[in-house]
Amino acid sequence: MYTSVPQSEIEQRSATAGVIDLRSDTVTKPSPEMRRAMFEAEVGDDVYGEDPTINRLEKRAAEIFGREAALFVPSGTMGNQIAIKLHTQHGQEVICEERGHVFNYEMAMMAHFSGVLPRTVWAEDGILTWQHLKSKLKSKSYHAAKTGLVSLENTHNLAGGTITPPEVFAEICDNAHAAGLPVHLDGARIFNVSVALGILVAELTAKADTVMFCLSKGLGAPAGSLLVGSAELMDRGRLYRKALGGGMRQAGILAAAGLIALEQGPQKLNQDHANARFLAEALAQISGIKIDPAKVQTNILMCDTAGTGMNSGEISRRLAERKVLANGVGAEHIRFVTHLDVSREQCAQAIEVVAAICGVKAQRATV
Ligand code: TLP
Repeated sequence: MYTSVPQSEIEQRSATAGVIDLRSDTVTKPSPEMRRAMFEAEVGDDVYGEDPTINRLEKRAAEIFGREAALFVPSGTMGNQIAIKLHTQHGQEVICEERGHVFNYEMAMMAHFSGVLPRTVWAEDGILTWQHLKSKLKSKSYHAAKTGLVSLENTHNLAGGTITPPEVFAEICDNAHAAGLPVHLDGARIFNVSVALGILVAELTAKADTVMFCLSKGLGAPAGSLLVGSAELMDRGRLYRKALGGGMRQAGILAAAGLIALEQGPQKLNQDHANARFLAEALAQISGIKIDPAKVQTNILMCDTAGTGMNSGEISRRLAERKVLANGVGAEHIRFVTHLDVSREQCAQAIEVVAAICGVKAQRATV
């Protein structure tokens, strides 16, 4: 479905960087082609709906996802929070996975902006099923808040880039809809799912009422995300985008890079997935580090580092001293994320640094 990018291009992009940055796929820098397109972009005032490049990007995103409309937003957080606002009323509950981004990393904004309470559910590998959710739904009562929305995340970031199987996703949507509940998908990395499974994003996400996806992660754009859904929802979403300060005026310069990310970015993701598996297999050999390579399906590795005798802050600091950047998650986990700007060779170097910090010599894996 998507073709791959030559390894030489990836090596070229990363060759100049002195550090190996595995903190996130958000750190990718715009390519020369993106910078050229940004320079040349036709722009207008998007609050008036007059930026031709943003309009083109929104139209293209809607087409790719098989939806009526799309809304360009500055960040994934804003896209998710507009969706929550669109689907809920104050005083309701939103069901999401316990490690979900909407709950943990969006500044309590669902409470702040939409006045809703998260009802979290823990699921193995972050993969919620209808079985998990059905006992959590609440309808009208004079005692407890009603459920207003089911919010899912695919891939699941904190669970290690895991994929919700399409049939599990469909079963949740069908049952939620039968119960009168909308479903929002935080698909920040939905193209990673698409590439890993060989299924088009339109098909994967068809049953969700709204989908947010990011241009600024593995797809490589410097900024920007899109919310897709019905024309009515996106039209109302524009109001909330403005209210949140997301009326960006001549932001066609960002949309120009976004269009390239949308058209070409997916082709590059299989390389990130292969690099993540390469990292996982080698890290699993290092004593003190626990990771099951079979569970690494996309570009995120969540390693349990409790057995190293160091907390994650100390590991991150020691890695950074040797120019490898990776974020700690809680005291006992380190997250590594592969992306456009790290090559296979750099992954091999990172493995050696991790091994050295853990006091072992890494087996030099075949690059
Ligand atoms: N994730 C970032 C951090 O916020 C953790 C990262 O480095 O992975 N949904 C998901 C699943 C995400 O992973 C993120 C960003 C967002 C939404 C928000 O996107 P932005 O950063 O554009 O607001």
